[in-house]
Amino acid sequence: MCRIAVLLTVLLALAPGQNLLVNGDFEQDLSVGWTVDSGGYGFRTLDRQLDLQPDPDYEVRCSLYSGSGYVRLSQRVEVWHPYLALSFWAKFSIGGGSSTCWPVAYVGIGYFGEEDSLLGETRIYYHNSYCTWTPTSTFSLIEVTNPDWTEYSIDVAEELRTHLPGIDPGDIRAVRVSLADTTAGG
Ligand SMILES: [Ca+2]
Repeated sequence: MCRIAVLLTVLLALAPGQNLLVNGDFEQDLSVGWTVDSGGYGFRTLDRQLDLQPDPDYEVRCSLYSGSGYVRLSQRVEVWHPYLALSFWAKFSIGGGSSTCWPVAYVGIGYFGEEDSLLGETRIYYHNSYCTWTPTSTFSLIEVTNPDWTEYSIDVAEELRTHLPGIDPGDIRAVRVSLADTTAGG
């Protein structure tokens, strides 16, 4: 059995002082600004609630339970330079898993070039010992060790310079911020 849940609070911001995301605080319906997609099977939940975290505002929940596949909430933003800051509040949880069916929950930053080509991705991920993902020059993994509500901040230019030498920052034309649950890398 695989169980995964990700909860995300109100703050998803690209660029200090200027939120490039539409509906980044989830105060509007998720159809505003966000895209939901999924594959495989299982009980999926992707919704927004007021009481997932005790503040008076909405949070969003992404959950895959007892299934195999993925469910993802994402938003693509066109950018012309990598000098971006991504920050968000998140709470992760996973349960169960085996060597053939393992759960991962993550927040991802995908980097896109001309003609929508995927250049690489950073994933801030929460996983168990069965996860087989390994970093490459275009795939960066930042491990979450605290499952409680935590604020995460990523300096995108620094992330590219430090962990993604296979991506030329000058080639980036868009980024995709995603919140996802997946099983066995699906
Ligand atoms: Ca709340």
